Amino acid sequence: MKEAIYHFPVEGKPRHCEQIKSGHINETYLITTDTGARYILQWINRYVFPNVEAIMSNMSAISHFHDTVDRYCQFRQAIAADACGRLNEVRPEVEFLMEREEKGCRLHHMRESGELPTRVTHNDTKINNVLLDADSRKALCVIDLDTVMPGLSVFDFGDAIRFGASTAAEDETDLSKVSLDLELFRAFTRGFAEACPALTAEEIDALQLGAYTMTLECGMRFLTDYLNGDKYFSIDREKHNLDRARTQLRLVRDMEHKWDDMARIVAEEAKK
Ligand code: GN1
Ligand code: MG
Repeated sequence: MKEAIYHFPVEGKPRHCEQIKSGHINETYLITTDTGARYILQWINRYVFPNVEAIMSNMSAISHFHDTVDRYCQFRQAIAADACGRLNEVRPEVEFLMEREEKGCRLHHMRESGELPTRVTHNDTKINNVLLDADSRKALCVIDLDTVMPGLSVFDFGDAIRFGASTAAEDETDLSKVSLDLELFRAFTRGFAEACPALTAEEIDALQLGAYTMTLECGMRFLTDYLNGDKYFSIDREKHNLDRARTQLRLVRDMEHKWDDMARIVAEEAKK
């Protein structure tokens, strides 16, 4: 463990190592350094997980999922390549996203600075990923676990709002139907705050930015994919990804108009 710990960027000098006996598979150790910083090291059980490299490459393959800074990078690459000659058609959408880069990346920096804690998050909390009981209509469980990873609580809040508090379908072509339903926003905020009593004051303050960021990022991902030739998201019709991008950007704009109302609702429902 002494040797292993030096492979990680720890704060201070490791002073103490204590085995934590609660797991059955991997060996778990708590390392404390002279600054009081605490780290968990695990010795992976090679009988159960013979291919440790595969575990690690899986982790690194999914780690930048809701990394909006990285998403902007991919967006810029798609613009530069303009692989399908679609750029001219989407100039207003490109401009819209570029104007919002600073605000769109704010959460990412709050995560990096430690202002917001990293949690285990689902990252794809649209309502069709909740299994409902056919009779009672009550939620049974969350499904679609391919994107479960470390993330921000407000990603899960935000993605649920992006999808579930919109007045229109994700691929609606009549943009006049797309807006944020503030009553649904209120109901979800209340439920989320009740179900997550351990949220910090900073996380609660960031809820609406979570909704904004997830919507913006999703719109950018759809537009990136449209520019790249619809390789990532499956489509059922021509310009399907462009339609999806446009609904998300319309929702972003609506959130900007409703920003003060959203803040008031968060204060009323989550700061009691
Ligand atoms: C994808 O696979 P599905 O439909 O649950 C995407 C999400 C997007 C969502 C948009 C792995 O989710 O990130 O928010 O589409 N999943 C992946 O509807 O990229
Ligand atoms: Mg999914």
